[in-house]
Amino acid sequence: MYTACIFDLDGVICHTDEFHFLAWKRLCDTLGLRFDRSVNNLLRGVSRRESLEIILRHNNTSLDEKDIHGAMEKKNEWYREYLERMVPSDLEDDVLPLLSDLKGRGMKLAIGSSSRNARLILGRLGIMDVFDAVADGTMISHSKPHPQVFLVAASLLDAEPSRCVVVEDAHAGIQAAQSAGMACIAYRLPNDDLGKGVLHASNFTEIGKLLK
Ligand code: B16
Ligand code: MG
Repeated sequence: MYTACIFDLDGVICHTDEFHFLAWKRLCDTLGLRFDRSVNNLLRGVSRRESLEIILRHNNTSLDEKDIHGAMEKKNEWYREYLERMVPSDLEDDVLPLLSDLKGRGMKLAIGSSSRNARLILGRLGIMDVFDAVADGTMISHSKPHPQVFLVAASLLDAEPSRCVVVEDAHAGIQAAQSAGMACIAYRLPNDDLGKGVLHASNFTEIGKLLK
């Protein structure tokens, strides 16, 4: 049925979503801005710049262009400090077995991530070679909910969008998959209002069962 599976990175393959939270929190504390987990959830899947814009809107404030760049650089510097601590054993136990099972069944595998740090993360986790293609934030002009990153991934895999399934932890990513005409598995998201046909999984073993 499906020939390819496209995985989101932050919040699905690994828990870098927590590092994004910590780095944004540190930036907001420095700038005297309000920031909490509910705002952080709005940043899942969207680009660094759009994330900062969401935070500023939430605080009813703005920054000039130079300070926007400075803030994004600072946040990324702190985020990358957290990434330096990542090691292959940070992967949850059922991740690699599922990926190798899907490959054994002839499925092509890709990453579809808005992150410009995706390759660094895959390298830290030692799983770059597991994927047949990586589409990331350096290759797109529109981040999720725009479908571009998933369409780039499908094109790199030479797969028809209608035969791709996306695994996503973000509402923006689910919308992106739907706009790309792909099936979607919502990962660790509440079972509500995600639209018709969205499947749900809370671990990689469940993803494997859905794809049988
Ligand atoms: P960076 P994903 C996304 O990755 C994150 O979910 C989102 O929180 C982040 O702002 C975005 O990458 C950009 O990340 O600052 O590393 O370029 O979930 O699409 O894998
Ligand atoms: Mg994500």
